[in-house]
Amino acid sequence: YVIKDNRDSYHYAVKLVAQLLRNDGCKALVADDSAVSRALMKGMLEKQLFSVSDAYDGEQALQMLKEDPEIKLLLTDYAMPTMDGFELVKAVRNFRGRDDLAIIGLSGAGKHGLSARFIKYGANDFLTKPFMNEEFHCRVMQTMEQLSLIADIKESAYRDHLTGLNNRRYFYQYAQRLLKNKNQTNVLALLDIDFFKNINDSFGHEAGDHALKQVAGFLKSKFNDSAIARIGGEEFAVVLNNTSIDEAESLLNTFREQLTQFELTIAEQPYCLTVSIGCTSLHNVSLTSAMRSADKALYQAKQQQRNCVVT
Ligand code: GH3
Ligand code: MG
Ligand code: MG
Ligand code: MG
Repeated sequence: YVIKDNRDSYHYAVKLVAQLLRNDGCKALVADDSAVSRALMKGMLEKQLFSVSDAYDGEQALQMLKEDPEIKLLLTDYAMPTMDGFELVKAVRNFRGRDDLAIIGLSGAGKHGLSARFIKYGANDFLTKPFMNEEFHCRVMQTMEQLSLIADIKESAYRDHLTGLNNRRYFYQYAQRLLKNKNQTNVLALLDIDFFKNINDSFGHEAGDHALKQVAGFLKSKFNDSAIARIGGEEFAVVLNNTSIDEAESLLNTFREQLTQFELTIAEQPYCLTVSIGCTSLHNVSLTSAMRSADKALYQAKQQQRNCVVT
């Protein structure tokens, strides 16, 4: 129904279907003081499988956007009674980025410079009214496609490809953000698998990779996803939120003991491994010095008997 024209390419049709699947259930908001325009755009967005709400003015739209971070697309008219489209876009961009909420500005033809101003205030695109249905669909599709491309890029930038855990880049940013909150006491733990090289040497690198995935899965089952990362080859970081160092030590010891009981499958054989853990307070320090002291504690754990926690 969106492709009406047999000149449309196969390539476009494939992209369209992929985008429709991504749109399915995605929330959109239409802001326009004209009830007729609102109904028209709502209907068209619903055809693209969006779940659509509408607002008759910028102020109402702003309120709705503040209350619902799930809204991914905003279509806004320029001229509206108490808050116009520009003011709305400016206000929304204080709390929703261009890569997180797509905005398309709309206005009547003949008003020169409106499209440029919409874009300067932070809109992703612009449509002149009256528009052809086909242009409406194409612009919405393209804007949403860009949003998903950015999401895909971010996902691969912050995820470790082998294990699916967060990666080192993610972890540094996450920990920096936590450190800004002076009221929260967190604990940073570095975990390093003991004698991991033996697995590679005895069973091959592929078996080693498989073991890393299984350890990652075990970590995920025990800690909050957002607080764990693979920060090096066979080295992982975990942040325990709102925890004292003593509580963390005991939680980590429990984890360590559970891991010793966890049977991995390596070369179709059951295999058990252990980890050494160094931990330190992640409160009122720089991340560099916290990493350094956790690393030092980890080194001591390796010097001692391994399979232990050092604070
Ligand atoms: P220790 O108890 O002192 O930590 O001994 P170890 O053998 O675990 O430590 P070492 O640092 O000597 O070896 C780590 C090994 O991890 C060496 C490296 O080849 C292996 N490794 C690192 N990343 C990967 C990976 O992605 N896949 C596989 N299969 N092996 C990896
Ligand atoms: Mg208007
Ligand atoms: Mg290591
Ligand atoms: Mg190791």
